[in-house]
Amino acid sequence: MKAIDLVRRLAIALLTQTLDRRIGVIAMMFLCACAHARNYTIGFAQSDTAESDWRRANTESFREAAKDLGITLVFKDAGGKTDVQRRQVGELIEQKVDAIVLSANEVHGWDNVLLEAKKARIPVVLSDRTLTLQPENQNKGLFVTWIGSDFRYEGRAAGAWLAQETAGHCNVVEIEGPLDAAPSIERGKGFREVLSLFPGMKIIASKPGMWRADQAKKVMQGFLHDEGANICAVFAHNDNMAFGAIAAIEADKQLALKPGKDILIISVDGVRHGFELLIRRKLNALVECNPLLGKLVLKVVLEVLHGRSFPASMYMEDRVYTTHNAAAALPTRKY
Ligand code: GZL
Repeated sequence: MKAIDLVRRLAIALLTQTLDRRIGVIAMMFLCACAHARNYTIGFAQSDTAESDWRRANTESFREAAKDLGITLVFKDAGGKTDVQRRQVGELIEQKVDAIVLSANEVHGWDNVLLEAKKARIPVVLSDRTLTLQPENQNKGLFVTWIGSDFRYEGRAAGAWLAQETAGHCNVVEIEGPLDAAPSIERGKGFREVLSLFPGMKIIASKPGMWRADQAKKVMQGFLHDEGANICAVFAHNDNMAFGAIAAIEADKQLALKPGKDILIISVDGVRHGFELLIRRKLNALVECNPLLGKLVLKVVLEVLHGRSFPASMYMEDRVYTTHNAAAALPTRKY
């Protein structure tokens, strides 16, 4: 079977798999219409609003939804420091909030504070970021459910698009999120799963850009210095790091390479500026990762407080955008 047919089959498989999960979320949204917020107080432990456009939109969606639902939101922002975030969850427990929403800065180190929340009979709902518990704690119901995007799918979709675009031949540099953050771990795995199907596709360099444009620009400058015109594409784990990579390519007057033309750029999130760069053909493909979780998550929390249970995971809908469909989509973008 030709590589291109394989990509097509893979893309269909990915879409079908995601479609099934999407139906679950949509059905659940309708189910959540009934619960009312008798002025509940809900704690929201956010990882780091300042880290990205995605995170800013995510925080804003919670603030807006809390207002609409009549919920008192006790907002804590850890500034990207996991030990601070753990302490902030402890403060929410001491404050005896009715429920806690957690978007974990990194996957490990949550067992003890979630055991404390359980002991205090405060339900925890995970938003966006997944986490990994010690085996002995995995069946103790330390969180009610997780709602977010399928990061592994996002990595696969990025890999499938690139394989199709380059007919399975490309030297890729990867700018990752923090190595202990769930989206970074899973996007990297999904991307590698697809590239392993194509002998002509290789990740020639990989380095964290910490979700931020300024750090990603430095990483890309290093890649350009070491690999130069040998680079066929950049896979950035989020849009802000793709923006940094584009800035580095454009600033390198010696190499004089054009982002989106000489070097393909694929990214994840789908923030507004990403769409603008798609239209200007400085970016080639965007895998959406919907940050507007606030209303959905808080409605689920209200249902939980009314005694309802939910599946362990519920997935948001994510789509792939390219230079072909960006202009039509831009007017509908909400973040
Ligand atoms: C993804 C989210 C990631 C975004 C980044 O759900 O956790 O964190 O992709 C953000 O932009 O910083």
